[in-house]
Amino acid sequence: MDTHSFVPSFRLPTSSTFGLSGWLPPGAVRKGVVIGGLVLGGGYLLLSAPDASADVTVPDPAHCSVTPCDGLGGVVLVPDLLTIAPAADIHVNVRNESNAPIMGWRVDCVFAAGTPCPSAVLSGVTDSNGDVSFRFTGGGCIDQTSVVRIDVSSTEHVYPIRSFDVVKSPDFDGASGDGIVNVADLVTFSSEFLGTSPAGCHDYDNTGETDLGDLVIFSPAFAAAAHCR
Ligand SMILES: [Ca+2]
Ligand SMILES: [Ca+2]
Repeated sequence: MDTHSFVPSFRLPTSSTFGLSGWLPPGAVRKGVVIGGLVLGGGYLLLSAPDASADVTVPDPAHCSVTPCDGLGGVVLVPDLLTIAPAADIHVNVRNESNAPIMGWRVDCVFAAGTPCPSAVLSGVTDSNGDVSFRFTGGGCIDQTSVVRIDVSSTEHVYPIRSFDVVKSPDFDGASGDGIVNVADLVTFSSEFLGTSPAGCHDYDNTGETDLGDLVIFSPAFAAAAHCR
């Protein structure tokens, strides 16, 4: 870790009191000042503090990940299965600009629109690796700017780390998601899959085609008649 040394140009009077924050870099006191040396021969005080630019503990979106949404290019809601569908099994990893995990911070998945199931888990707290998991159970199809936002919160600030513009689901019958994957949804999916209608709400991975990559998400949900619980 880079450190800076500060040698104040005053002698330290016996039992003096003074404010450190007046001459340390902004934020250094919050991050914890490391006293690397104490009173030197002439009564000078030597302090070492973490580098102010490299050690600020705020989430850095470039070092954070939201799996599998980052790879899919959006959010996929899947109604409840006996085991959670991989597309709805969300893992968020929160890191700072030094690529160090941020532990013990709250993460909220904020839906501006959409119909998550009651079983959906949309909030959690990062563990020692900066990881936290969610269950995106639900249905519907929405294309709206920043329809889902991932917020990371300290006690003082909220830091948005991701924003997604599309929500898709096997539970979509052409009009809405009604909380269950059934024949009405199969008809709509098949229409896109066979090319009789353009790829859209059932192109879950946003490749521009409703194809095998989407079939592997739709099939288990349909076979199990996935539904909100
Ligand atoms: Ca449905
Ligand atoms: Ca696709």
